[in-house]
Amino acid sequence: MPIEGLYVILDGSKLAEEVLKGGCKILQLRNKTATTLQLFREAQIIRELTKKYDATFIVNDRIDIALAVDADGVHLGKEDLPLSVARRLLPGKIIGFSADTLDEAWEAERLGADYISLGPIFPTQSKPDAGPVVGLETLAKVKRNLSRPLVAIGGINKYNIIETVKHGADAIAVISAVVSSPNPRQEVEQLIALFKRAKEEMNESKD
Ligand code: TZP
Ligand code: MG
Repeated sequence: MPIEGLYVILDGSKLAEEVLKGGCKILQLRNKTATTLQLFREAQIIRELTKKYDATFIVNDRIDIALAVDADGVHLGKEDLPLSVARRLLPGKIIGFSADTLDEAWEAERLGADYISLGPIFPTQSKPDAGPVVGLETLAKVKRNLSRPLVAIGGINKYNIIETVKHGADAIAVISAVVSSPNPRQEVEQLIALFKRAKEEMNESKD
């Protein structure tokens, strides 16, 4: 399945079914503090749910957990195992890579990442060490220079998703917009509807 549309990042399985019921087709499990056993258990649950709802399941950082539950892929960054090693351990799986700059995005593509994430596009509270805001102009520039799918992340919500898609994001990754919502399922539905609207408007302006 393509890396396209809404991409929701959760720290456990609790909201997974609501998010999937809302129509999200890409889920990532990202938890930097859980024990390996806790993470494995949560990943098992999400694996079953993502199969049921025909969604892609990506595990952040942990190739061992991705293998253990037969996830669809992993998401890696500069401090994780190198892309070449991940590819050897996970043949045929999706490998995403976090970039902060155009040079890093290029390098990740050259090394064979299946998709690149770029962020934070806007200020975010969800990742204290996220680094400086990248902004929409850099997002557009990276998109122009990349051929693999580009995932925008960081501070994206229903008020800025349209402009983010219009600046070239193939997928929109969110944590707080969904996790902090009083109604995560409805939030997912709204974000997906806005994503589609942005794409339609882009297509209309091409004609
Ligand atoms: N990587 C860059 S920004 C970020 C991550 C994991 C946090 C995104 O969370 P939010 O709440 O959608 O800004
Ligand atoms: Mg990582």
